[in-house]
Amino acid sequence: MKKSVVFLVVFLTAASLVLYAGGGSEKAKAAPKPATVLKISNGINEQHPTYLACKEFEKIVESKLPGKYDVQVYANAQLGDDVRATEAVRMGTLEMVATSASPLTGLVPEFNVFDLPFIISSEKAADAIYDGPIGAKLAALLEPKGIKLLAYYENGFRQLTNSVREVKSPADLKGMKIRTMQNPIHLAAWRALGANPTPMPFSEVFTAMQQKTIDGQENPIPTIYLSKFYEVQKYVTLTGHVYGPHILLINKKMFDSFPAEDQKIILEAAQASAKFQRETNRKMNRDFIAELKKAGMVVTELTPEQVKAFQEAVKPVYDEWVPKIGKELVAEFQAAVAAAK
Ligand code: TK8
Repeated sequence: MKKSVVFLVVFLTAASLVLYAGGGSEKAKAAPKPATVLKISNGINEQHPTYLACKEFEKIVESKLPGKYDVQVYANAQLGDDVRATEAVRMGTLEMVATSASPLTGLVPEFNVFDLPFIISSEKAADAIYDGPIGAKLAALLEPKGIKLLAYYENGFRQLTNSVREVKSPADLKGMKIRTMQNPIHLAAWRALGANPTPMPFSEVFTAMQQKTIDGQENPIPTIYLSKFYEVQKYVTLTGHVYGPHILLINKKMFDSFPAEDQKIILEAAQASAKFQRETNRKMNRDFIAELKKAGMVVTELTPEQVKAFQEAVKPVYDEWVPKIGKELVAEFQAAVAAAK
């Protein structure tokens, strides 16, 4: 009696294991594992090259890894502005973000190097930084913070707009209320220039200009045009004071959990989308100056002497910030820029 019970138990256990294994694979065929959702937060609208590049990333990833990933791109800070979305990616409550680097320098202060006024002088120099050892070094600094940098997109040369008067010299900025990104160097630079800077997320800028709680802001030409800032701003000065990156970030723990071959494809897709992004952004940067004029804006180009006055005025920012960022990193950065010319 006892023996037969033991036999029965063993038999049933073995049978259920066989059934379980078989049933499992049947089930896998019937209902495939749902795709991993990768939401990407964007601060600007659907016309901006950064958003378009995220869509390009979506297209590549979904065609090369069919059914495995569902990339969803959101615009207009619907998932949060740069600061909040980046924090969410760090925490793992959001998968990805395409953000300016400037608002995350609280996390990795070395990224402030991009915010030193006039440190990048050309598109070629920007490429040399993004695609060279400095870009890699900065990206690596994000990893202990739980973030993986997939690619350097770009924002480009930042230009000043305002609704008060034509600006040709720092003196013209006196008392002007200028919105800046949430970044200490930007605040310091505009203070040094004599303006009255105030930090604010990008999503609030248009309304603030419309309601005249601020007089101006600074952003690259594609953003100024695509965000229709010409409706609320009269003057653009081509100051080119900062060449900003947009960076494509993913939660590191999530990325590390993907199979190696998927990681490779995702990285390649990010790089391909970055190439597309920079090309598109640079084309828009050239083409949209004429569009801004057509829209009624006064576009002011500065002579080299006039640029020099701005550069002189922001020198104290270097004195204060170079030691904080790291003298060696800044020197390496400047050498790479000089070599790229
Ligand atoms: C959009 C921002 C924007 C930036 C700014 O999320 O905040 O002014 O230039 O591009 O990243």
